[in-house]
Amino acid sequence: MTDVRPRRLSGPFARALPWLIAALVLASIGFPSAAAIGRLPSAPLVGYARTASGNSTVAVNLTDQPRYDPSAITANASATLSVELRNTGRYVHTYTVSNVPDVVLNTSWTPTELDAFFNANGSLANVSVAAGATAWANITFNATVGGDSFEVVSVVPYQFQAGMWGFVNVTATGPGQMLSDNTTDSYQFVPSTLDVPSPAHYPVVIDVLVTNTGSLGHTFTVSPLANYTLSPANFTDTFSANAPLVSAPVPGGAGSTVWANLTVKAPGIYQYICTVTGHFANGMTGFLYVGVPVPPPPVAPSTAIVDTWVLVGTVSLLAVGVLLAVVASYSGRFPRRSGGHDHH
Ligand SMILES: [Cu+2]
Repeated sequence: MTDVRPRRLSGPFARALPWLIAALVLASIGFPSAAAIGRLPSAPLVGYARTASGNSTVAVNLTDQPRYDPSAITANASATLSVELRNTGRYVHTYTVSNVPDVVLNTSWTPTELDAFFNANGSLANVSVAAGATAWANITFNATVGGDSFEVVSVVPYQFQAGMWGFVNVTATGPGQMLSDNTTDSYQFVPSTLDVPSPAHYPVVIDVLVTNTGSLGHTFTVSPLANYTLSPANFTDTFSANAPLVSAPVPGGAGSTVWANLTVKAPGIYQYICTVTGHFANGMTGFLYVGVPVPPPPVAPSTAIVDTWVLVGTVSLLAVGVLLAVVASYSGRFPRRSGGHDHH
């Protein structure tokens, strides 16, 4: 009697197949982001790379009121400020710029105490302007003072106390700490931890180049609150009350980029999220560590494309499957199950 049944796959390969499928499934776990890591086509920049804005010239009147007019002026970091000082009064005035950033001098100080402050700390400029005269104060601000403010006073006795003070505010326009991050269609920031370990100075200017590795549009939005945990339920209200440090739109399409330019005034952990509806709820968040150590994660995240355990598991399962298939092809059948029955 001839057996005419076709040779069924479920015969010799029946027991090998599950092992092979298991190997494929396990392997697929290891490669979800492989496509995202590959090189991407370049696309036009949407944001901007910060560059120094250059030197500036400002005119300030020194009056007998006594006042500076205008009292507050702006300068650029990594640039020279030239102030044309026009004494429009009948008294001598000085344009004396404090060397101590972000410290407001006390108008209840006596002239002696004010002099003592400048003797102790020095000045960025100290120009005396005679009645009716014009003079210049030239101050070069280096890159690290971006975001700082320096007070200006007249040290002629009792002029400061009577209101002759102002500020030079230095704009943080110079290139900052450069970082980069990526957005994915699986609602992830890669990496989800950014680190500015020990800035020499606060405020610290940070520029993050965000690259889209997927097709969905996103935002790179940084909380203004240090050490504060955002949630999908609270972030809208939080950002209404406190504007984000930056909210840069990341255009859809692989290879799209945007510069997120922000200034951080104090050390801390600043959470960043994607504000596109549903993205944060799906896990699209990360943390920017500024001047504080990044804690070691409970389980060290693998930076490898394939985790070791996935690789070992995949190879093992494949080996068992191949071995069974080879045995089957030589013997025409699988090894018996122990305690199994022989149907000849
Ligand atoms: Cu998003």
